[in-house]
Amino acid sequence: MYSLLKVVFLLVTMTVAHNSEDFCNIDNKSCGPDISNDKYVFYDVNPPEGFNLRRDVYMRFAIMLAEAHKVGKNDNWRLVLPPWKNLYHWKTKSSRSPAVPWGHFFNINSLKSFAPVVELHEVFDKTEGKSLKIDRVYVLQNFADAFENGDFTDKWEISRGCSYGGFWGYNNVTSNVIECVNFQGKISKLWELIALHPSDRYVMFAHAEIPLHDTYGTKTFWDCRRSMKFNENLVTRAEDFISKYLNCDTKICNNYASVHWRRQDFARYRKNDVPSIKGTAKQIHKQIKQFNSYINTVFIATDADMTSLRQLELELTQLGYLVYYFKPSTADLDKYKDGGIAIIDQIICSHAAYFIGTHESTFTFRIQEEREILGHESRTTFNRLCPDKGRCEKPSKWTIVH
Ligand code: GFB
Repeated sequence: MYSLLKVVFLLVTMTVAHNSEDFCNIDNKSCGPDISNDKYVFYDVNPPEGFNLRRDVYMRFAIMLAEAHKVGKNDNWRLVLPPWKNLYHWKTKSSRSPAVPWGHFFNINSLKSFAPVVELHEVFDKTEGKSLKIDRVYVLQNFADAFENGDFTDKWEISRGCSYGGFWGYNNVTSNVIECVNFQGKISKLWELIALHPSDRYVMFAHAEIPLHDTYGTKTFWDCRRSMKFNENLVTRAEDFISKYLNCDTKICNNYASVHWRRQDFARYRKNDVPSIKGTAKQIHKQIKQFNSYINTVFIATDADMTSLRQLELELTQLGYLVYYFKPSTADLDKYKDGGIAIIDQIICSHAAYFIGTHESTFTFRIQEEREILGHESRTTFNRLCPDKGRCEKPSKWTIVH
């Protein structure tokens, strides 16, 4: 009888909130009602924020939880990985719905080796009934004046005037308690909010992009970053491409350069930071010649429309380059989704002998980190495209700490 009930329960929860091949298997001992003392931190990010800022927000929370566990404080709290749903930049139909679990993009065991994380479907596996009631949602907001008396101090205060209706579009995830909090400063201060209601078991933070890293660029930061290994299918697809078209079978290649050419909103609204198409080709040529004049192969990762990409390709071809880009088939898009295609582009850029990025793009930042992890010399990584005219600030160098 218990087995029958369990099968019914599994079927219900799988259709409601599961989206993974890694569903709750009847043989899996971790499935079934949660009788542990585990408590769960959920978070959600401002809808327009992109994939690569969200990866950094994850790191802030993962480090917060990992650090607490390290010192034996709050060590019954787990971090729930918010499913990927309807990201503004992900236009392909198969990428918008249903929600995509983190395991699709990342190696979950590797994430778990750094921080106590669980997928949302793992929480559902342990939830009785088909709904999840979050005890309290703290909706974080910025203070109206971040620099009171000229100082930026870490602080929070309960406030008003907020709302939250997200829950990744799941109508079986709800909360009766929404609290507005003006917040600024280090993420570890969220423990003070959590401590206000010790009996809460499921606590959520909306606008989780507001709290900042306690410390940025430290060994702990890099340990966390290193644990964000990609899903093996994405790595294989990218490495097959590199092997087949770019003739390299190692993680650090010496025969091609790569460029992250961010367009779309950057080309429209950041004219002072990004070059024209002709200007882009000229700069790529100049930088490659300065680095290694034998390199004549360039890989372009971009969100540009096909017409612009073809124009850049033509310019570079006229300068004597072989130009490659990863053009996903419909099957690739269905399988890997827009986020996976972006990661494949990032992996291909990360293996290149020399990389040129786009100023202030978090997509570029994540490639730079990947290259630091692989062990490239920093001078081959922290390079940027400049505007055709005017000032061009040097990119900040966030080098790895071991
Ligand atoms: O990751 P992302 O937020 O970095 O970029 P930024 C936005 C999305 O655009 C990515 C697509 O998640 C991808 O879906 N994209 C950008 C790309 N570049 C590439 C590429 O080379 N290859 C592929 N396959 N996809 C932020 C925005 O962008 O910039 C914010 O998210 C805002 O909304 C801010 O506009 C200024 O940091 O570049």
